[in-house]
Amino acid sequence: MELSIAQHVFSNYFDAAQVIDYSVVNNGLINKTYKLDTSQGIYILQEINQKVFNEPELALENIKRVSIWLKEHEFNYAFPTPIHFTYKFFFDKLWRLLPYINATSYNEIKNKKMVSNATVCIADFYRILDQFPVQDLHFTIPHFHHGKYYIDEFHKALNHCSSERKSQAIQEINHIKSALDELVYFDEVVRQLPNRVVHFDTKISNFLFDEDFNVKALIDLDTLMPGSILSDVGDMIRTYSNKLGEESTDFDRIKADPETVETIVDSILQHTQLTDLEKNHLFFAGKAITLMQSIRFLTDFLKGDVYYAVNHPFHNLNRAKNQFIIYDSMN
Ligand code: GN1
Ligand code: MG
Repeated sequence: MELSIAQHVFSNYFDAAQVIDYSVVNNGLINKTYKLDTSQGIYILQEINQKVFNEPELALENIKRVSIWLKEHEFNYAFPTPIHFTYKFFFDKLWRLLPYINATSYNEIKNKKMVSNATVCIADFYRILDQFPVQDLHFTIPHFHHGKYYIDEFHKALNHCSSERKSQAIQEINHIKSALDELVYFDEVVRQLPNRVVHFDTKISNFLFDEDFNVKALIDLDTLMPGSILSDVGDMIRTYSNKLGEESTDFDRIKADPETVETIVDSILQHTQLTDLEKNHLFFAGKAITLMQSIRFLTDFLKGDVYYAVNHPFHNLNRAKNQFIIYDSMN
């Protein structure tokens, strides 16, 4: 991105304000994020991925409704929402501006405190949103976290991919094939669970921490939708228990940390009102969402890297392998 582009977008939010400098924020595999240093202070500018978020106005409505509710009910954490609740379309791209939160995003846990603090934060989110009219929210990505959808996409990709990519991924393909039933079962369970307001992207880097590892903010709200709590608890287990992070290629050392998994499950049980079926599937959620992430990365590798941002040709394959090892170590 050029500075002039940032300036153009920023001026549309704040007349006569100057963007002094900007830097790229490496947080997220879908949207592009920049930190702007401006005459008005620091802001976050994001270019929204329009292929993935093809109903941005509906997603924005979800963000608005949920954030107003959280504010009215005194959610104790920042929940940074787009400035003026508007997006701007310039240069064929969709932009939004967000307030900057002075806190840190991590890709791996540094200590146990982060795990319990993040779980208390998400439990609070569920407690407060328990009475929210969830039927008012839009399903902005209708197939999101549907096991069947990802299984079908995987099979389509297998039928259409290059023989080269297929042979490079043969081990992961066989691993995934052996585990598909787990995703079918995930759908079966989810169908029986209450619809709640779900964040749908509770990976570790979406909780911002202060220097004492208290949670300051829950960020990245594009996937707020009705869904089951298993999606969020599962994604927390997937990312917090993976002490080397989802980008690690140190395959011999990758393993889900059982103590972290237990801390998350215990803390959720202690702080959230759940149905018995939800309670009984919290450990399973970690396995299912990790496996789902593995099939999603693998499918994208087979399709030629059309969804997740990659830095090299084996990036998605390595991620798929990382995730399968985490999944497998949870058994
Ligand atoms: C994507 O954009 P980001 O990085 O926050 C993805 C999540 C995955 C995650 C894996 C809309 O999230 O579902 O869990 O990558 N978001 C979407 O790191 O697909
Ligand atoms: Mg996200």
